[in-house]
Amino acid sequence: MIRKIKKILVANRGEIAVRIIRTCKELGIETVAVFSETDRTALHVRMADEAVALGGIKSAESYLSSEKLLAAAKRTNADAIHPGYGFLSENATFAEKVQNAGLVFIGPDPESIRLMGDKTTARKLLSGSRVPLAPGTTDSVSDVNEAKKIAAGIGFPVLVKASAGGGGKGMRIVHDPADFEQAMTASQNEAQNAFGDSRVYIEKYLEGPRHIEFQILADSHGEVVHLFERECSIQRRHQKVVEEAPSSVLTPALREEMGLAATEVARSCKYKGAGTVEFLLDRHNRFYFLEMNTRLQVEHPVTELITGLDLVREQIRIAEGEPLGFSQSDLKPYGHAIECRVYAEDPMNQFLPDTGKVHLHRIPSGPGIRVDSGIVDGMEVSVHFDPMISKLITWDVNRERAIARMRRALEEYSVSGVQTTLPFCQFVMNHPAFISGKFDTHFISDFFRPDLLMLSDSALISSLATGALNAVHWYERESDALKVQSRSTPEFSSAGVWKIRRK
Ligand code: MV4
Repeated sequence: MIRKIKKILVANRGEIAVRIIRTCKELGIETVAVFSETDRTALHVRMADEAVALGGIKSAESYLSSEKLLAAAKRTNADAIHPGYGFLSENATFAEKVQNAGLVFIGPDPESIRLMGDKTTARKLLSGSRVPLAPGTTDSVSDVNEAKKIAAGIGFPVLVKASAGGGGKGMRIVHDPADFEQAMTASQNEAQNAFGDSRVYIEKYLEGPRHIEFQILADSHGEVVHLFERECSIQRRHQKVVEEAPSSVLTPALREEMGLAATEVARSCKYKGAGTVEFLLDRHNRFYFLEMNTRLQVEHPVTELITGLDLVREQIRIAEGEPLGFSQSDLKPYGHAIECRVYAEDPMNQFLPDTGKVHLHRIPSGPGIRVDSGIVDGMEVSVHFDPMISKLITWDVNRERAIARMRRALEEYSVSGVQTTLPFCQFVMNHPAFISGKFDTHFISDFFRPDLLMLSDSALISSLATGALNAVHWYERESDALKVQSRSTPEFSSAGVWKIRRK
Protein backbone atom coordinates (compact mmCIF):
# COMPACT_ATOMS: atom_id res chain seq x y z
CA MET A 1 0.00 0.00 0.00
CA ILE A 2 1.49 3.31 -1.07
CA ARG A 3 0.41 6.24 1.06
CA LYS A 4 2.06 9.49 0.09
CA ILE A 5 3.22 11.59 3.01
CA LYS A 6 2.63 15.32 2.48
CA LYS A 7 3.43 16.79 5.86
CA ILE A 8 5.73 15.52 8.61
CA LEU A 9 5.83 16.65 12.22
CA VAL A 10 9.38 16.35 13.49
CA ALA A 11 9.15 15.34 17.14
CA ASN A 12 12.66 16.41 18.01
CA ARG A 13 15.08 19.33 18.23
CA GLY A 14 18.64 20.29 17.36
CA GLU A 15 20.73 18.85 14.59
CA ILE A 16 18.54 15.77 13.98
CA ALA A 17 15.41 17.89 13.54
CA VAL A 18 17.34 20.08 11.08
CA ARG A 19 18.65 16.96 9.33
CA ILE A 20 15.13 15.56 8.85
CA ILE A 21 13.71 18.91 7.68
CA ARG A 22 16.43 19.16 5.01
CA THR A 23 15.44 15.86 3.42
CA CYS A 24 11.75 16.74 3.62
CA LYS A 25 12.44 19.94 1.68
CA GLU A 26 14.21 17.96 -1.03
CA LEU A 27 11.25 15.58 -1.25
CA GLY A 28 8.70 18.40 -1.36
CA ILE A 29 7.22 17.34 1.98
CA GLU A 30 5.99 20.07 4.33
CA THR A 31 7.43 20.17 7.83
CA VAL A 32 6.17 21.04 11.28
CA ALA A 33 8.71 21.81 14.00
CA VAL A 34 7.88 21.63 17.68
CA PHE A 35 9.75 23.54 20.34
CA SER A 36 10.11 24.01 24.06
CA GLU A 37 10.13 27.48 25.59
CA THR A 38 13.93 27.79 25.45
CA ASP A 39 14.04 26.65 21.80
CA ARG A 40 11.84 29.46 20.46
CA THR A 41 14.59 30.85 18.25
CA ALA A 42 16.30 27.54 17.45
CA LEU A 43 17.40 26.64 13.93
CA HIS A 44 14.92 23.78 13.47
CA VAL A 45 12.08 26.19 14.25
CA ARG A 46 13.33 28.69 11.67
CA MET A 47 13.77 26.04 9.01
CA ALA A 48 10.40 24.31 9.25
CA ASP A 49 7.34 25.51 7.33
CA GLU A 50 5.32 25.66 10.54
CA ALA A 51 6.21 25.52 14.20
CA VAL A 52 4.16 24.63 17.25
CA ALA A 53 5.06 25.75 20.77
CA LEU A 54 4.86 22.83 23.17
CA GLY A 55 5.35 25.05 26.20
CA GLY A 56 7.53 23.93 29.07
CA ILE A 57 11.27 24.02 29.47
CA LYS A 58 12.19 20.49 30.46
CA SER A 59 12.03 17.51 28.05
CA ALA A 60 9.29 15.86 30.12
CA GLU A 61 6.93 18.77 29.50
CA SER A 62 7.89 19.28 25.85
CA TYR A 63 9.64 16.79 23.53
CA LEU A 64 8.65 13.82 25.72
CA SER A 65 4.97 14.71 25.93
CA SER A 66 3.14 12.39 23.54
CA GLU A 67 -0.14 14.21 24.22
CA LYS A 68 1.28 17.59 23.19
CA LEU A 69 3.00 16.12 20.14
CA LEU A 70 -0.16 14.36 18.95
CA ALA A 71 -2.21 17.51 19.54
CA ALA A 72 0.33 19.51 17.50
CA ALA A 73 0.17 16.97 14.66
CA LYS A 74 -3.62 17.09 14.65
CA ARG A 75 -3.72 20.87 14.73
CA THR A 76 -1.32 21.24 11.82
CA ASN A 77 -2.84 18.40 9.80
CA ALA A 78 0.42 16.47 9.60
CA ASP A 79 0.09 12.94 8.27
CA ALA A 80 3.27 11.49 9.76
CA ILE A 81 5.59 11.87 12.75
CA HIS A 82 9.36 11.43 12.57
CA PRO A 83 10.75 10.85 16.08
CA GLY A 84 14.46 11.41 15.31
CA TYR A 85 16.67 9.79 17.94
CA GLY A 86 16.44 9.91 21.74
CA PHE A 87 13.22 11.27 23.29
CA LEU A 88 10.29 9.07 22.11
CA SER A 89 12.07 7.38 19.20
CA GLU A 90 12.21 3.95 20.83
CA ASN A 91 9.00 4.21 22.82
CA ALA A 92 6.62 1.49 21.58
CA THR A 93 3.63 3.07 23.33
CA PHE A 94 4.24 6.36 21.55
CA ALA A 95 4.52 4.61 18.16
CA GLU A 96 1.22 2.88 18.97
CA LYS A 97 -0.48 6.16 19.90
CA VAL A 98 0.73 7.72 16.66
CA GLN A 99 -0.68 4.86 14.61
CA ASN A 100 -3.95 4.83 16.59
CA ALA A 101 -4.35 8.53 15.81
CA GLY A 102 -4.33 7.56 12.13
CA LEU A 103 -0.85 8.95 11.56
CA VAL A 104 2.22 7.29 10.06
CA PHE A 105 5.01 6.62 12.54
CA ILE A 106 8.28 6.93 10.61
CA GLY A 107 9.99 3.93 12.12
CA PRO A 108 9.33 0.27 12.83
CA ASP A 109 6.03 -1.08 14.16
CA PRO A 110 5.48 -0.91 17.94
CA GLU A 111 5.85 -4.71 18.19
CA SER A 112 9.40 -4.59 16.78
CA ILE A 113 10.35 -1.74 19.12
CA ARG A 114 8.95 -3.65 22.09
CA LEU A 115 10.72 -6.90 21.15
CA MET A 116 14.13 -5.28 20.76
CA GLY A 117 13.65 -2.83 23.65
CA ASP A 118 13.61 -5.71 26.09
CA LYS A 119 17.11 -7.16 25.84
CA THR A 120 16.12 -10.56 27.25
CA THR A 121 13.21 -10.88 24.81
CA ALA A 122 15.63 -10.08 21.99
CA ARG A 123 18.12 -12.68 23.26
CA LYS A 124 15.37 -15.29 23.59
CA LEU A 125 14.13 -14.55 20.08
CA LEU A 126 17.63 -15.05 18.64
CA SER A 127 18.79 -17.93 20.82
CA GLY A 128 17.70 -20.54 18.30
CA SER A 129 19.07 -18.65 15.29
CA ARG A 130 22.45 -18.46 13.60
CA VAL A 131 23.12 -15.08 15.22
CA PRO A 132 25.83 -15.53 17.88
CA LEU A 133 24.95 -14.12 21.30
CA ALA A 134 27.35 -13.24 24.12
CA PRO A 135 27.23 -16.18 26.57
CA GLY A 136 24.68 -15.49 29.30
CA THR A 137 21.05 -15.79 30.34
CA THR A 138 18.04 -15.38 28.06
CA ASP A 139 15.81 -14.67 31.05
CA SER A 140 16.12 -12.04 33.71
CA VAL A 141 17.43 -13.19 37.07
CA SER A 142 15.84 -12.21 40.38
CA ASP A 143 17.13 -14.43 43.16
CA VAL A 144 20.63 -13.26 44.11
CA ASN A 145 21.97 -16.66 45.19
CA GLU A 146 20.66 -18.34 42.07
CA ALA A 147 22.06 -15.52 39.92
CA LYS A 148 25.44 -15.91 41.59
CA LYS A 149 25.48 -19.61 40.68
CA ILE A 150 24.58 -18.81 37.09
CA ALA A 151 27.38 -16.21 37.00
CA ALA A 152 29.86 -18.78 38.30
CA GLY A 153 28.69 -21.16 35.57
CA ILE A 154 29.22 -18.52 32.88
CA GLY A 155 32.60 -17.68 34.46
CA PHE A 156 33.76 -14.35 35.89
CA PRO A 157 34.12 -11.59 34.88
CA VAL A 158 30.42 -11.13 34.12
CA LEU A 159 28.23 -8.16 33.35
CA VAL A 160 24.92 -7.52 35.04
CA LYS A 161 22.75 -5.67 32.53
CA ALA A 162 19.31 -4.10 32.73
CA SER A 163 16.68 -6.03 30.73
CA ALA A 164 14.95 -2.79 29.82
CA GLY A 165 18.30 -1.09 29.26
CA GLY A 166 20.71 -0.66 26.43
CA GLY A 167 23.44 1.85 25.91
CA GLY A 168 25.18 0.75 29.10
CA LYS A 169 22.65 2.12 31.61
CA GLY A 170 22.40 0.01 34.74
CA MET A 171 25.33 -2.14 33.62
CA ARG A 172 27.82 -3.47 36.24
CA ILE A 173 31.04 -5.39 35.65
CA VAL A 174 31.77 -8.04 38.29
CA HIS A 175 35.26 -9.56 38.46
CA ASP A 176 35.01 -11.18 41.89
CA PRO A 177 32.10 -13.38 43.10
CA ALA A 178 32.36 -11.55 46.45
CA ASP A 179 31.20 -8.33 44.75
CA PHE A 180 28.30 -9.94 42.89
CA GLU A 181 25.45 -9.23 45.28
CA GLN A 182 26.29 -5.55 45.64
CA ALA A 183 26.66 -5.13 41.88
CA MET A 184 23.37 -6.83 41.16
CA THR A 185 21.52 -4.65 43.68
CA ALA A 186 23.15 -1.51 42.23
CA SER A 187 22.19 -2.57 38.71
CA GLN A 188 18.58 -3.29 39.77
CA ASN A 189 18.30 0.09 41.48
CA GLU A 190 19.74 2.00 38.56
CA ALA A 191 17.45 0.13 36.16
CA GLN A 192 14.42 0.89 38.34
CA ASN A 193 15.30 4.58 38.40
CA ALA A 194 16.11 4.86 34.69
CA PHE A 195 13.41 2.62 33.19
CA GLY A 196 10.93 1.92 35.97
CA ASP A 197 11.85 -1.74 35.51
CA SER A 198 14.35 -3.41 37.83
CA ARG A 199 14.86 -6.65 35.88
CA VAL A 200 18.47 -7.60 35.11
CA TYR A 201 20.22 -10.45 33.27
CA ILE A 202 23.78 -11.75 33.09
CA GLU A 203 26.31 -11.90 30.27
CA LYS A 204 29.91 -13.02 30.10
CA TYR A 205 32.07 -9.87 30.13
CA LEU A 206 34.13 -9.71 26.96
CA GLU A 207 37.36 -7.82 27.56
CA GLY A 208 38.80 -5.32 25.12
CA PRO A 209 36.19 -5.75 22.37
CA ARG A 210 35.50 -3.46 19.46
CA HIS A 211 32.03 -2.03 19.14
CA ILE A 212 30.89 -2.62 15.59
CA GLU A 213 27.37 -1.97 14.42
CA PHE A 214 25.57 -2.67 11.15
CA GLN A 215 23.08 -0.32 9.54
CA ILE A 216 20.10 -2.14 8.11
CA LEU A 217 17.13 -1.08 5.99
CA ALA A 218 13.95 -3.13 5.75
CA ASP A 219 10.89 -2.35 3.65
CA SER A 220 7.30 -3.33 4.37
CA HIS A 221 7.48 -6.09 1.75
CA GLY A 222 9.98 -8.23 3.65
CA GLU A 223 13.14 -7.05 1.86
CA VAL A 224 16.11 -6.47 4.18
CA VAL A 225 19.57 -5.17 3.29
CA HIS A 226 22.53 -4.06 5.36
CA LEU A 227 24.53 -0.91 4.61
CA PHE A 228 27.80 -2.20 6.07
CA GLU A 229 29.27 -1.37 9.43
CA ARG A 230 30.29 1.53 11.61
CA GLU A 231 33.22 1.31 13.99
CA CYS A 232 32.14 2.97 17.26
CA SER A 233 34.77 1.86 19.78
CA ILE A 234 35.86 5.34 20.85
CA GLN A 235 33.44 6.20 23.62
CA ARG A 236 33.36 7.42 27.18
CA ARG A 237 30.54 6.96 29.67
CA HIS A 238 28.86 4.96 26.88
CA GLN A 239 28.77 8.08 24.77
CA LYS A 240 30.39 7.71 21.35
CA VAL A 241 32.82 10.46 20.34
CA VAL A 242 34.42 9.26 17.11
CA GLU A 243 32.86 6.85 14.61
CA GLU A 244 33.95 5.67 11.19
CA ALA A 245 32.90 3.53 8.26
CA PRO A 246 34.11 1.08 7.19
CA SER A 247 35.93 -0.55 10.12
CA SER A 248 39.61 -1.13 9.44
CA VAL A 249 39.50 -4.64 10.98
CA LEU A 250 36.77 -6.35 9.00
CA THR A 251 37.76 -8.59 6.12
CA PRO A 252 35.26 -8.82 3.25
CA ALA A 253 34.32 -12.32 4.44
CA LEU A 254 33.70 -11.20 8.04
CA ARG A 255 31.75 -8.17 6.78
CA GLU A 256 29.50 -10.46 4.77
CA GLU A 257 29.01 -12.83 7.71
CA MET A 258 28.19 -10.06 10.18
CA GLY A 259 25.99 -8.31 7.63
CA LEU A 260 24.02 -11.52 7.14
CA ALA A 261 23.61 -11.88 10.92
CA ALA A 262 22.40 -8.26 11.10
CA THR A 263 19.73 -8.82 8.45
CA GLU A 264 18.67 -11.97 10.29
CA VAL A 265 18.15 -9.95 13.49
CA ALA A 266 15.97 -7.52 11.52
CA ARG A 267 13.94 -10.36 9.99
CA SER A 268 13.45 -12.03 13.37
CA CYS A 269 11.44 -9.06 14.66
CA LYS A 270 9.73 -8.27 11.32
CA TYR A 271 11.63 -5.01 11.23
CA LYS A 272 10.63 -2.11 9.00
CA GLY A 273 12.65 1.05 8.39
CA ALA A 274 16.21 1.98 9.30
CA GLY A 275 17.78 0.19 12.26
CA THR A 276 21.13 -0.70 13.76
CA VAL A 277 22.39 -4.04 14.98
CA GLU A 278 25.20 -3.76 17.54
CA PHE A 279 27.91 -6.37 17.85
CA LEU A 280 31.03 -6.80 19.93
CA LEU A 281 34.05 -8.14 18.09
CA ASP A 282 36.74 -9.84 20.18
CA ARG A 283 40.48 -10.18 19.52
CA HIS A 284 39.94 -13.47 17.71
CA ASN A 285 37.45 -11.86 15.33
CA ARG A 286 34.51 -13.61 16.95
CA PHE A 287 31.43 -11.46 17.01
CA TYR A 288 28.46 -11.37 19.36
CA PHE A 289 25.06 -9.72 19.03
CA LEU A 290 24.50 -7.08 21.73
CA GLU A 291 21.30 -5.24 20.93
CA MET A 292 19.30 -3.67 18.15
CA ASN A 293 18.56 0.05 18.11
CA THR A 294 15.21 0.62 16.48
CA ARG A 295 15.86 4.19 15.34
CA LEU A 296 18.06 6.31 13.13
CA GLN A 297 21.35 6.84 14.96
CA VAL A 298 23.47 9.90 15.61
CA GLU A 299 26.34 8.43 13.57
CA HIS A 300 24.24 7.60 10.48
CA PRO A 301 26.09 10.17 8.28
CA VAL A 302 29.24 8.02 7.95
CA THR A 303 27.08 5.32 6.38
CA GLU A 304 25.45 7.89 4.09
CA LEU A 305 28.84 9.07 2.89
CA ILE A 306 30.19 5.61 1.99
CA THR A 307 26.93 4.42 0.36
CA GLY A 308 25.66 7.64 -1.24
CA LEU A 309 22.23 7.06 0.30
CA ASP A 310 20.05 9.49 2.26
CA LEU A 311 18.83 7.41 5.19
CA VAL A 312 16.04 9.83 6.13
CA ARG A 313 14.76 9.66 2.55
CA GLU A 314 14.83 5.86 2.74
CA GLN A 315 12.95 5.95 6.05
CA ILE A 316 10.22 8.11 4.55
CA ARG A 317 9.92 5.98 1.40
CA ILE A 318 9.65 2.82 3.50
CA ALA A 319 7.02 4.46 5.73
CA GLU A 320 5.05 5.27 2.57
CA GLY A 321 5.06 1.57 1.72
CA GLU A 322 7.51 1.84 -1.18
CA PRO A 323 9.76 -1.15 -1.85
CA LEU A 324 13.53 -0.68 -1.48
CA GLY A 325 14.91 0.57 -4.76
CA PHE A 326 18.02 -1.66 -4.60
CA SER A 327 19.16 -5.08 -3.47
CA GLN A 328 22.20 -6.15 -1.43
CA SER A 329 24.33 -6.77 -4.52
CA ASP A 330 23.68 -3.19 -5.72
CA LEU A 331 25.34 -1.82 -2.60
CA LYS A 332 29.08 -1.16 -2.63
CA PRO A 333 30.86 0.92 0.00
CA TYR A 334 33.07 3.63 -1.49
CA GLY A 335 35.82 5.48 0.35
CA HIS A 336 36.05 6.17 4.06
CA ALA A 337 34.10 8.46 6.39
CA ILE A 338 34.86 9.65 9.94
CA GLU A 339 32.59 11.48 12.34
CA CYS A 340 33.76 13.58 15.27
CA ARG A 341 31.08 14.64 17.71
CA VAL A 342 31.56 18.15 18.99
CA TYR A 343 30.17 18.34 22.52
CA ALA A 344 30.01 21.31 24.86
CA GLU A 345 32.11 19.36 27.33
CA ASP A 346 35.48 20.09 28.85
CA PRO A 347 38.06 17.42 27.95
CA MET A 348 40.45 19.07 30.43
CA ASN A 349 37.95 18.45 33.20
CA GLN A 350 36.64 14.87 32.85
CA PHE A 351 34.38 15.78 29.94
CA LEU A 352 31.97 17.59 32.26
CA PRO A 353 29.21 19.34 30.31
CA ASP A 354 29.85 23.05 29.85
CA THR A 355 26.79 25.23 29.55
CA GLY A 356 26.52 28.75 28.28
CA LYS A 357 26.10 30.81 25.15
CA VAL A 358 27.81 29.74 21.95
CA HIS A 359 28.92 33.20 20.89
CA LEU A 360 30.56 32.07 17.73
CA HIS A 361 30.29 28.82 15.80
CA ARG A 362 32.69 28.86 12.87
CA ILE A 363 32.43 25.66 10.89
CA PRO A 364 34.90 24.20 8.40
CA SER A 365 34.03 23.64 4.75
CA GLY A 366 35.61 22.57 1.50
CA PRO A 367 35.98 19.19 -0.21
CA GLY A 368 34.65 16.15 1.62
CA ILE A 369 33.34 18.00 4.67
CA ARG A 370 29.89 17.77 6.21
CA VAL A 371 28.72 19.50 9.37
CA ASP A 372 25.36 18.58 10.92
CA SER A 373 24.42 21.11 13.55
CA GLY A 374 21.39 22.72 15.11
CA ILE A 375 23.38 25.60 16.55
CA VAL A 376 23.25 29.23 15.52
CA ASP A 377 25.51 31.95 16.89
CA GLY A 378 24.27 33.23 20.20
CA MET A 379 22.42 30.04 21.10
CA GLU A 380 22.46 28.77 24.65
CA VAL A 381 23.63 25.22 25.48
CA SER A 382 21.46 24.41 28.48
CA VAL A 383 21.42 21.69 31.12
CA HIS A 384 18.06 20.46 29.85
CA PHE A 385 19.26 18.75 26.69
CA ASP A 386 22.17 16.79 25.26
CA PRO A 387 25.26 19.02 25.04
CA MET A 388 26.12 18.01 21.46
CA ILE A 389 26.87 21.10 19.35
CA SER A 390 27.48 19.39 16.05
CA LYS A 391 28.81 16.43 14.15
CA LEU A 392 31.77 16.96 11.87
CA ILE A 393 32.04 14.32 9.18
CA THR A 394 34.77 13.95 6.59
CA TRP A 395 34.93 11.66 3.58
CA ASP A 396 37.82 10.72 1.31
CA VAL A 397 38.82 7.79 -0.88
CA ASN A 398 40.69 6.00 1.90
CA ARG A 399 41.11 6.09 5.69
CA GLU A 400 44.47 7.86 5.72
CA ARG A 401 43.10 10.69 3.63
CA ALA A 402 39.86 10.88 5.59
CA ILE A 403 41.98 11.34 8.75
CA ALA A 404 44.13 14.03 7.08
CA ARG A 405 40.97 15.79 5.99
CA MET A 406 39.53 15.57 9.52
CA ARG A 407 42.71 17.13 10.93
CA ARG A 408 42.38 19.99 8.45
CA ALA A 409 38.68 20.42 9.26
CA LEU A 410 39.34 20.44 13.01
CA GLU A 411 41.93 23.19 12.50
CA GLU A 412 39.32 25.31 10.71
CA TYR A 413 36.68 24.74 13.37
CA SER A 414 36.24 27.19 16.20
CA VAL A 415 33.67 27.57 18.91
CA SER A 416 33.73 30.27 21.50
CA GLY A 417 31.60 30.59 24.60
CA VAL A 418 31.84 27.01 25.81
CA GLN A 419 34.60 24.43 26.10
CA THR A 420 34.28 21.67 23.51
CA THR A 421 35.58 18.22 22.65
CA LEU A 422 37.33 19.67 19.55
CA PRO A 423 40.85 19.44 21.10
CA PHE A 424 40.07 15.89 22.17
CA CYS A 425 39.10 15.00 18.58
CA GLN A 426 42.45 16.43 17.47
CA PHE A 427 44.14 14.21 20.03
CA VAL A 428 42.38 11.14 18.58
CA MET A 429 43.21 12.04 14.97
CA ASN A 430 46.90 12.32 15.87
CA HIS A 431 47.13 9.25 18.11
CA PRO A 432 49.22 6.32 16.77
CA ALA A 433 46.68 3.76 18.03
CA PHE A 434 43.88 5.46 16.12
CA ILE A 435 46.00 6.00 13.03
CA SER A 436 47.09 2.35 12.97
CA GLY A 437 43.52 1.19 13.56
CA LYS A 438 44.62 -0.87 16.55
CA PHE A 439 42.29 0.21 19.34
CA ASP A 440 39.24 -1.04 21.21
CA THR A 441 36.49 0.26 23.52
CA HIS A 442 39.13 1.11 26.14
CA PHE A 443 40.86 3.65 23.88
CA ILE A 444 40.10 6.67 26.06
CA SER A 445 40.98 5.07 29.42
CA ASP A 446 44.08 3.46 27.89
CA PHE A 447 45.50 6.47 26.10
CA PHE A 448 43.92 9.74 27.10
CA ARG A 449 45.12 12.16 29.75
CA PRO A 450 44.17 15.86 29.71
CA ASP A 451 47.83 16.92 29.73
CA LEU A 452 48.24 15.22 26.36
CA LEU A 453 45.90 17.72 24.74
CA MET A 454 47.90 19.83 22.36
CA LEU A 455 45.87 22.91 21.84
CA SER A 456 46.56 24.28 18.40
CA ASP A 457 47.07 28.02 17.96
CA SER A 458 43.51 28.49 16.82
CA ALA A 459 42.16 26.37 19.69
CA LEU A 460 44.25 28.35 22.18
CA ILE A 461 43.10 31.67 20.79
CA SER A 462 39.54 30.40 20.77
CA SER A 463 39.92 29.25 24.37
CA LEU A 464 41.28 32.64 25.44
CA ALA A 465 38.56 34.37 23.47
CA THR A 466 35.99 32.21 25.22
CA GLY A 467 37.23 33.38 28.59
CA ALA A 468 37.19 37.01 27.54
CA LEU A 469 33.76 36.75 25.94
CA ASN A 470 32.36 35.02 28.97
CA ALA A 471 33.52 37.92 31.12
CA VAL A 472 31.93 40.46 28.78
CA HIS A 473 28.69 38.53 28.50
CA TRP A 474 28.48 37.93 32.22
CA TYR A 475 28.56 41.69 32.60
CA GLU A 476 26.02 42.19 29.82
CA ARG A 477 23.67 39.63 31.30
CA GLU A 478 23.49 41.67 34.48
CA SER A 479 22.41 44.79 32.60
CA ASP A 480 20.26 42.68 30.22
CA ALA A 481 18.07 41.61 33.09
CA LEU A 482 16.66 45.11 33.22
CA LYS A 483 15.66 45.16 29.55
CA VAL A 484 13.99 41.77 29.37
CA GLN A 485 10.56 42.90 30.53
CA SER A 486 10.15 45.41 27.72
CA ARG A 487 11.34 43.01 25.03
CA SER A 488 8.66 41.39 22.88
CA THR A 489 8.85 38.46 20.50
CA PRO A 490 6.79 39.73 17.56
CA GLU A 491 7.60 36.78 15.31
CA PHE A 492 5.39 34.48 17.33
CA SER A 493 1.65 34.79 17.59
CA SER A 494 0.15 34.07 20.98
CA ALA A 495 -1.74 31.17 19.43
CA GLY A 496 1.55 29.31 19.33
CA VAL A 497 1.47 28.27 15.67
CA TRP A 498 3.82 30.22 13.55
CA LYS A 499 3.38 30.05 9.81
CA ILE A 500 6.42 31.28 7.97
CA ARG A 501 5.59 33.41 4.99
CA ARG A 502 7.85 32.59 2.11
CA LYS A 503 8.45 34.72 -1.02
C1 MV4 B 1 29.29 -5.62 26.76
C2 MV4 B 1 30.68 -5.45 26.83
C3 MV4 B 1 31.45 -6.56 27.08
N1 MV4 B 1 30.86 -7.77 27.23
N2 MV4 B 1 28.77 -6.85 26.90
C4 MV4 B 1 28.18 -1.00 26.37
C5 MV4 B 1 26.95 -0.36 25.86
C6 MV4 B 1 25.97 -1.43 25.57
N3 MV4 B 1 25.50 -1.34 24.21
C7 MV4 B 1 26.69 -2.71 25.82
N4 MV4 B 1 28.04 -2.39 26.17
C8 MV4 B 1 28.97 -3.36 26.36
N5 MV4 B 1 28.47 -4.59 26.52
C9 MV4 B 1 29.55 -7.89 27.13
N6 MV4 B 1 28.99 -9.10 27.29
C10 MV4 B 1 31.20 -4.19 26.64
C11 MV4 B 1 30.36 -3.13 26.39
C12 MV4 B 1 30.96 -1.86 26.19
C13 MV4 B 1 31.66 -1.21 27.21
C14 MV4 B 1 31.74 -1.71 28.49
C15 MV4 B 1 32.43 -1.04 29.48
C16 MV4 B 1 33.05 0.18 29.19
C17 MV4 B 1 32.96 0.72 27.92
C18 MV4 B 1 32.27 0.04 26.92
C19 MV4 B 1 32.20 0.58 25.65
C20 MV4 B 1 31.53 -0.10 24.67
C21 MV4 B 1 30.92 -1.32 24.95
